[in-house]
Amino acid sequence: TEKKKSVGAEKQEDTNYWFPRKISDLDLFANKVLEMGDELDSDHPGATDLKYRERRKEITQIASVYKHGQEIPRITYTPEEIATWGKVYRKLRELFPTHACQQHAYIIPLLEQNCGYNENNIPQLQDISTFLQECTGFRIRPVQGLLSSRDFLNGLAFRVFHSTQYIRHSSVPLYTPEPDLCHELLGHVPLFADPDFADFSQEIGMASLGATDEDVERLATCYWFTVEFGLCKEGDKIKAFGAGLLSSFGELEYCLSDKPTLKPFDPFVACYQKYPITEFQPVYFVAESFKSAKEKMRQFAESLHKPFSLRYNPYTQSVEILDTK
Ligand code: HBI
Ligand code: FE
Repeated sequence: TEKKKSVGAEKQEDTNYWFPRKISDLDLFANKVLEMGDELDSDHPGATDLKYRERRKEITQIASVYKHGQEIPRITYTPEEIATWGKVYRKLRELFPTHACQQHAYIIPLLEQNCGYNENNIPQLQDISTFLQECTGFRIRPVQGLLSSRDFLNGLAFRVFHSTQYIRHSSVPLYTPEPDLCHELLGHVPLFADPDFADFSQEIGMASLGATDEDVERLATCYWFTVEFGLCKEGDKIKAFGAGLLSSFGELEYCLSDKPTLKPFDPFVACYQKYPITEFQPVYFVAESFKSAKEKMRQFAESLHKPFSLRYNPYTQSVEILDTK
């Protein structure tokens, strides 16, 4: 359908795709979401709850008009929304010390001290964005819903993480078919405070700028097996660092059980791995460390065919085209 078309992926020539050159170019993605946060599929837990749908509209409105550099408006969450958050927070918080990687475990208490993370409060995106900028230069932009892989990954090149600002439906607190605040704030945010993880994420983002559709697909698959569902080594133990795992009570236990197949992380292999999106993963990839994963991603990025090379200029938050190969 028309709304599924990704404007950002428009080809200018045969192999040259438009891509954002400066951080404020990300404003152009705001109204290009694939699935609006207020349009729910018929099997969504909130599909027939009109009050919930109205609330989603109210919240996604903020993202639709947001511009780079503005403060992210604060939302007064309802007692029902806070109760849902609280249920998820309590359950996951129990598993973090044993199941999450040390970087995640280290940062959660800092988020509790600095950003109002606790079971009785839904943290505000602006507070988190300010905190992350101090840690790694990562920042948050509110987003209405799912972006295309290309647009979403392009954001990472500028150290921008697109985050939803609404919460899952209260009827099934431990399940969500789409990203929501619990997934973003408990799964993704903690790791963007880690410098090596931040570098790794930006590496995938830079590789996606101007990449072909096929290469974006491969990068999105690498993203899936790291940022979303990655495991990592910690001494002789294996821990979870993927946000899809860290925000799912069921899968966080399952991924460290003896049921799934584990493979060493190698982007040249991971990029071709098939995966289900509605069930627990049958296969996970295990990274040696974020540094090593970043190095491997860099080699992978270099193997992609682009007619130019790019450098990120952190002073101007823009991308420089270095040469035409
Ligand atoms: N869009 N808003 C949003 N949040 C995500 O986490 C997200 C996305 N689009 C694509 C995506 N994630 C990934 O599955 C990869 O395709 C990059
Ligand atoms: Fe995610």
